[in-house]
Amino acid sequence: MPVRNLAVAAVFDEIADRLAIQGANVFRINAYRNAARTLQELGADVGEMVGQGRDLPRLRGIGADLAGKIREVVTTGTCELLERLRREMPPAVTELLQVPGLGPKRVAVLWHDLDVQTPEQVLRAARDGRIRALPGFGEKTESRIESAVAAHLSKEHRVKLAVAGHYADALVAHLQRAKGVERTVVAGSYRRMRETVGDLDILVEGRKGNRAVEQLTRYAEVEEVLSSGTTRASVRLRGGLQIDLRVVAPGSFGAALVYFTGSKAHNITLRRLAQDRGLKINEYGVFRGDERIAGDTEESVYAALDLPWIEPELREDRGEIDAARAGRLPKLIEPGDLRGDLHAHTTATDGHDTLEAMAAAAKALGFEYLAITEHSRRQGMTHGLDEKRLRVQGEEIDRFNARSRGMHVLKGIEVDILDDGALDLPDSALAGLDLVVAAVHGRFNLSRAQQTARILRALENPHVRLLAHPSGRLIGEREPYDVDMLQVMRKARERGTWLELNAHPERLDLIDTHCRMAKDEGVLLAIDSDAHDTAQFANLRFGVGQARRGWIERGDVVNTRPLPELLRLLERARSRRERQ
Ligand code: DGT
Ligand code: CA
Ligand code: CA
Repeated sequence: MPVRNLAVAAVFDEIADRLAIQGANVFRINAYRNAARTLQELGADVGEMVGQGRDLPRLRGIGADLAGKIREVVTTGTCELLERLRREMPPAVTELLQVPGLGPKRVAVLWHDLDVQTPEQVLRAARDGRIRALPGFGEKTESRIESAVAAHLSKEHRVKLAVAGHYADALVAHLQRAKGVERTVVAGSYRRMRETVGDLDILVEGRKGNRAVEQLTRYAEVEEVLSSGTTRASVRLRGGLQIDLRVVAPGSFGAALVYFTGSKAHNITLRRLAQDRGLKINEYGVFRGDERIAGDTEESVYAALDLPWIEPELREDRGEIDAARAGRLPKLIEPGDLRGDLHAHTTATDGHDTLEAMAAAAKALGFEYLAITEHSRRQGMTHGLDEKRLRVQGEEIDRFNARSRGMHVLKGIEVDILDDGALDLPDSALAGLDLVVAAVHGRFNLSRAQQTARILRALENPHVRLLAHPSGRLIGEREPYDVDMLQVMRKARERGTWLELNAHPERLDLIDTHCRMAKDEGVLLAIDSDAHDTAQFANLRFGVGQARRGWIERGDVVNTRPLPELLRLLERARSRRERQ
């Protein structure tokens, strides 16, 4: 069964976009948006659920009407409502919504009054000075739109790692079913766990006469076959992701894997090493003259260059080849090293599952502990906790722990760092907690000096143990705020405070290069899911990937510690605080 969830979600998102441009009712628009989100985050395959006649209205935000539309999209690939909306409005108009600063209202005016339908046409209209005259626009807005559209057009389209992961898992399963396919590995930036990928590079080890190429080109989600031959093919899937497939003979599989895993910079350094030894390296093997001396496994390729095997996440030409040569490669953290999670939400605020359900899901992953860290009161949209509700939740956690076996819930909070660096809850509320997580959720565009001072002040608060998502970036949407990260890290070390690596697919923050900085500065990390429902613990694997890209080892991460050791660390911090 192909990846239906994302395709159905894309249909609902497009419906919501088109309704918004038409000025439809906000509740109706949000119903489609929420449904799209539910589908994106759903662990199960909605196509299979429909096939098995399962009850869709039990999904969050999916009523009878939407359930009917899901069935329609799963069986026909589209739905009547979307087709009607597409007839009423030109196809490219929704792309304009991707441009920062162009909301549905403005897009509607641009389309009605100037008949512009594509980003290119908007750019031309802005350069001709035709936009400033429109009602509600003006000269300043016109120039802002001009630069935003120009930036949008020059940006390459990259897909977030977790989204790529949905496709990758499904494609591997699909290709493995083809005749003559021995092994399927997704190489490229995906294997290196980059936070976004440009395309997926899939390698298949195939016997003679294998059907891998045909299997890919007839995949149900393929929108266009860009090229196809006997040992390679490229396709574009619905939604835009490109897939490059290479079919490789067993003797070359390791060499192909090294080559197509990259990075390009890593490959170039390897090639130079080979040349120094009078060898040639390419995607078919390592050669001395015409003789292939290595290539069946990655290990053999590296060994031919007198190197140990190098983990894919390190292959960025950031010193890994020197480290390998010196026998000083890090022993990278693995997903199985995590013993708990220090950042999660429940139905008490904007989470979708109860404390009980979240704790049970964490336990099912083999975790020993889970910190519940709701938003604080300033985050009104999330029903953030005030002092009283925080205390009530604390009592609920005490009752839970009293009857729980093998799962300890920590009392926490994700307290807002206010504009001046003070915290959103008084010290009296924070003092009774096991874990205070502090986070910036607004005023991202302060100057570097102000932003740094603000965060340093928050870290001065004796209760703060962990700084959440330290750069504030949202991948593809919001750049990191401007802050002196080295100063933040030095303050964190001085205070014994940990830095979070938030594994949410939109964050992956701490960023990999900052992970290395933290390690150099002797600051511990916590790799957290920030889960808002039980399925989101699965995102931890992407957080671990980002940590591995930052050369992080098990000992660098606080939530690899068993519960008694973690409690000792928290206790030590508490008594230090009381002595102050
Ligand atoms: P992406 O797709 O932009 O996220 O990044 P990659 O790293 O997956 O790059 P991609 O898909 O263009 O190529 C896959 C790998 O193939 C890349 O990591 C290294 C290898 N490769 C591609 N072009 C070259 C090249 O010109 N020279 C060398 N040495 N390797 C290359
Ligand atoms: Ca790629
Ligand atoms: Ca590629």
